Amino acid sequence: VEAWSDNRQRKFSNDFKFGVSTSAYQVEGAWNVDGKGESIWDRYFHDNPKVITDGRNGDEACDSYYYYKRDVEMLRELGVDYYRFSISWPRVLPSGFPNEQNKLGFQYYDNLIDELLKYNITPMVTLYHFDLPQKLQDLGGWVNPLSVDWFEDYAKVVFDKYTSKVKYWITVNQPNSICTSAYGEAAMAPVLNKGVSEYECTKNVLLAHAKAYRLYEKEYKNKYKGSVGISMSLNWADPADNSTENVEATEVFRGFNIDLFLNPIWSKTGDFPSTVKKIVAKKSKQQGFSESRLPVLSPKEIKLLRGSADFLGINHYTTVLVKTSDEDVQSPSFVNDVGVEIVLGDKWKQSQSAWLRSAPYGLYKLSIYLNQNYDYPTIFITEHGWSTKPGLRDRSRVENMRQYLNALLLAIEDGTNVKGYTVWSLMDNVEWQAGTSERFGLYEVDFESKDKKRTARMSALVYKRIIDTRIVEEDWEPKHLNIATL
Ligand code: PNW
Repeated sequence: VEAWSDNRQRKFSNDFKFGVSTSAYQVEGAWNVDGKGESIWDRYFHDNPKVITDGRNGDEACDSYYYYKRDVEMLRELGVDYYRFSISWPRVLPSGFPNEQNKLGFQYYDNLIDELLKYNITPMVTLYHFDLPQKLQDLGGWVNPLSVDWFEDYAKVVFDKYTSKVKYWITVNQPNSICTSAYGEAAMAPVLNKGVSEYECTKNVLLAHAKAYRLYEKEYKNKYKGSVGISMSLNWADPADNSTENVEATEVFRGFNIDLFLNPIWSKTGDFPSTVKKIVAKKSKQQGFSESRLPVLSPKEIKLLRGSADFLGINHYTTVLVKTSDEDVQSPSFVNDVGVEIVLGDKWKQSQSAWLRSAPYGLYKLSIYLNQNYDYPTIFITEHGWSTKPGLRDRSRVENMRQYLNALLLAIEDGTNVKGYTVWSLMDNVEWQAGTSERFGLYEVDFESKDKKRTARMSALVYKRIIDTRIVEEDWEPKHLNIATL
C-alpha cells in the first residue's frame, strides 16, 4: 500500500476504454407500453409501493423509452467509448418465451443501437439485469432448473437479432444479488425467503450464463468476433481487526461472496469452492437435511461452466469489514451459512446510500486477489459509482471517482488486465427500493419535469476531461457547468 503515497502521474493507455452504464428497469419507463410484458419488479413495486423510499417506481423512470436520443447525445457530450445498457426480457418476449416476439419492443433497441453506432459509440449489452418476466416467475423463476433453457432461448433470439451490431455481451448482471438478495434476504424482487433457493438459483443462473456463452461460442463467435462476459458484484472484504477469528471469518465471507461465483468459471478445477461446499454440507446436516443445501454440479456442468467467459465484469462499489457474528445462525439461509457480521470503516467517507462508503484501496486489493486466485483474468469494470443528494456540484462523486481511478491505475501497473471502466450511472435513475432518493448519475434527472430533463453534473465534466486526457488531475475544475460547450 506504500504505492499510495507516491505522486507519480499515471496514464490510461490509448486502448483503455471508458463507458457509462444503466439498466432497463431503472431508466426506460414505459412499463406497459407497446406490448411490453410485466416484470417481477413491476409486480413487486405495484403490489408493495411502500417498500420504495420515496415511492417512485420504474413506471416512468427516466422515460428513456422516449428520450433515448437525448441519452445518446449525453454519451457524445461525455466522449465515452461505449454504453452499457440492458435489454428488458419482458419488453421483447412478453411471455418470457420466443413464441411471442414483440416487434415494437425490439424496435426500441434497434433505434437505440443504431443511434449509438451512428456516433461510433460501442454498445455493451446486458441480457439480464434483474427484470425477469413475471410469467417466468410464476413458473418458479430462477429456482426452476428449466430457467437455464428459458434464458438460452431468450439469448438466442437477441443474439440472432443483434449479432452483427453488438460485439460486447454481458449475460447476467450480479448473479450473487439475484440469488442472495431476492431468494435469501428478501431485499429484491421477487422476495422469497427459503434457505435452499439461494443455491438452486445460483446453480441455475450460472448454468444459464454458461449455456448462453457456449451458444455464442458455437454459432456466432467465428463470424462476428464478439466477446461474452458476466458481471459480478465484487466488493472487497477485509477483517475488522487481525484477530484469528475475524481473519477466518473474512476468508469464509470471501468464499461465499466472491469464490462461490468465480470458482466455477475462472478456476483451473472449476466447481463450487471446497470451503463453501464443506460449510454448507455441515450446517445442512446439523439442520436435519438429508443432503447439502448447496446442489452438486455434475462433471458435465463443471465442464460447461469452466472457461465460459471472455471477460469478468466487475461491479465494484465499496469495501466491507468482517467480524464473527454472535447471532443465532441456526436457521437455514445463505446469510446464516456465511455467519458473519459486516461493518464499514468508520473513517471512510459516507455516500447517500447506507451500504456505500469510499475505500479505494479495496479496488486495488480486490484486483490483486483476483490475479492471484484466478490467474490474471481479463476484466472490465462494468460498474463503479457513488450516490449523492440532488445537486449539480457533486464534489464527493468527483473525489470518489478520482480516487478509484487512481487505485485502478495502480492495479494496472501491478499487472491487472483491465480493458475498461464504466461509471454507474449515466444519469440518476430508479435505484430499486431507494427509488430516486439516492442519485448515482453523472447527469441529474428532474423526475418532476415533463421530459425528465437531464443536466450534466460537475462529475460529468470531470469524467469527460479524464477520457480526453487519459490522466486523473487532482484539482482540475470546470469553469462553468455547460458540458455541451466544453
Ligand atoms: C448495483 N452493495 O447493485 C446494480 O447493478 C445497479 O442496478 C444498482 O443501481 C447499483 O449497483 C447501485 O446500487 C449493487 O451492497 C447493489 O455493495 C448493492 C451493492 C453492490 C451493487
